[in-house]
Amino acid sequence: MQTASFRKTLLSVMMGTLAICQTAMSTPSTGSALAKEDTPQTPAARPGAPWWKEAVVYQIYPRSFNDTNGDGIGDLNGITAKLDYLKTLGVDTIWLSPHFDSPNADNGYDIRDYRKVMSEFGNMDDFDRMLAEMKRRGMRLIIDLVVNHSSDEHRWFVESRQSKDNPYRDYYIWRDGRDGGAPNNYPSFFGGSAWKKDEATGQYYLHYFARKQPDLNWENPKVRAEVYDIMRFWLDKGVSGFRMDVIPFISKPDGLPDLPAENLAHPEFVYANGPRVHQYLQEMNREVLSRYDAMTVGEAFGISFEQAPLFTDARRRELDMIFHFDLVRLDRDGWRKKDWTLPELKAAYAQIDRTGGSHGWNTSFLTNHDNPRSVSHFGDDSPEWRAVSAKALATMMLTQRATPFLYQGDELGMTNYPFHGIEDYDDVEVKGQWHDFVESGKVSAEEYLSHLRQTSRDNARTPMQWSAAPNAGFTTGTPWLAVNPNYAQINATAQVDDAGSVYHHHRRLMEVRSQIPALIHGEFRDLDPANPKVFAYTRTLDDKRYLVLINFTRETVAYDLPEGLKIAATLLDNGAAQPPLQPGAASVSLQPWQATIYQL
Ligand code: TEU
Ligand code: CA
Repeated sequence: MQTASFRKTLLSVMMGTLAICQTAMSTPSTGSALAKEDTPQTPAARPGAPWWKEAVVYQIYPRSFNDTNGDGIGDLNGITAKLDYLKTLGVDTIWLSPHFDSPNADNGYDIRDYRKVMSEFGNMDDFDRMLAEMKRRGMRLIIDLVVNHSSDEHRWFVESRQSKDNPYRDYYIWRDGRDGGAPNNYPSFFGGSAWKKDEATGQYYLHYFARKQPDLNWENPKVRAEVYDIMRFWLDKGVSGFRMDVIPFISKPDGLPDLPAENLAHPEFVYANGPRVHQYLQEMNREVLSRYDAMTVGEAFGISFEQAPLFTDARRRELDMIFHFDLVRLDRDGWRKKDWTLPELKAAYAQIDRTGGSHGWNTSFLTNHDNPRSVSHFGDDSPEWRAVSAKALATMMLTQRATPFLYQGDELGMTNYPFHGIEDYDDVEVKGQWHDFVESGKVSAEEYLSHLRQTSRDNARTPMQWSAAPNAGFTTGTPWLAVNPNYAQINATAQVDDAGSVYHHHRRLMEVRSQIPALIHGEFRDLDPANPKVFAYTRTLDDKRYLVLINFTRETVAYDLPEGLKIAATLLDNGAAQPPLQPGAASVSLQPWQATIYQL
């Protein structure tokens, strides 16, 4: 997928990093972050660890969370009303998907005013109240920073498109066309060309996503200063950090040359490798982040495992963590679903863990608002195995050496939606793909839809299932996107009342995680990477060692512990009815989808 020349560039970037790292190591440190990270690498209980390493983050997609005024759209007051639910679950940090003023071409990922609350979600008073109520419960809030692009309705763009000499012209990326067409062959993720001709001046503007999402020109120092101001505005209000949308894309390739043919299907590998991304992130860190106790997590679409430390090595002072996509996208190529194997999944975990190294930190997540439901994806969402497999996945997700990011509804084992036709989808991405692949005759509607059912982002965007009341208790009106018909069986009210539910398993896992430093900071070791049925790994900190065993099948699997390991006690299991174990046991009869944390 990556061209030879691209690989060469990558290599030289990596060599550059090495040089930087060495310099950092041999220079006496001045900043406290550097000093802390440079202490010896042996894992230890870390009283001084930054809060975000020990946090469990819960992602809220506000549109689909909880509607309090009956307009069918979730709102900020709806979040405030559910804070006790989240507190009891055990999450301490919330990531809120965009809550800013937006015409909603991409559900808020197209921002019209970065300092205003989306009117559908409420107003600034609602925001302030929500944040105060979070703080009162000892919870933190991180918000979405979407600054690769804005909405075309943002006042900067409204100005920018007026004329070539408008003071805001250089806030965006404008080019003349080539041979009567777009300036180059860049594709948009949401279909068609990444360029749109604008009649006012006859020039084209760049949009990696929808036409209503023009890319900002980070080369312009004024744009960067505006972004830093926006960040300060929200940090000064009391938010605790940012999830940064497609942040590696902010620096555009010099000269914007055509993509080589082999990159056209996956332009992210080029878009994510602009020459100045690290310069900008270091500047952002210097100007803003270093002055606050803020956490950052970059959505690193297009970034390989090898490149990850360029963003997250603390000595480089860029971001704290990134989201890698190699794991959640393991089994797909764009909208196409592919098969996956457990050894591939385990390899992704092992690689993610290695990229953190001793100077970085990772994220653990199995889905978000851009991916299918985790139980339908990596588990088994048939009625018989749904709950136990969702719990098994939770065990895996919450016992990694990484900050877990749990997506709303996953704590209930919510499933993919039973889509029928194209009319069931809302997503702007689907509309673009339908046009490019189906309407163009490249792919049959049937084939596209059969894959889309499993890969669509809308699977994760159906409303939260609060109760067995109409519309799952999400709204008293008409929900903006259909509620999954299984809400009578799968909902929060029923699960809060049931000690054996997926919800309570998440709660117990978070409790255990918060009490056992080894489960957060301990070294991760995959004991049996090639085993196609069982994920077996240890987490070790000083003299404390824990073993996690997860059976990824519907069968009972007799499992002999490798390396002469012996089980001392069972710490937490997922309720798959396994026979009691004798202390000192060296083999386990793993029940279907059994997931257990043992003490060794
Ligand atoms: O996502 C970008 C991204 O990495 C992809 O998931 C993308 O949405 C698409 O699925 C590629 O095929 C971020 C946001 O998370 C997403 O919701 C936005 O639509 C997008 O950026 C644009 O802001
Ligand atoms: Ca509402």
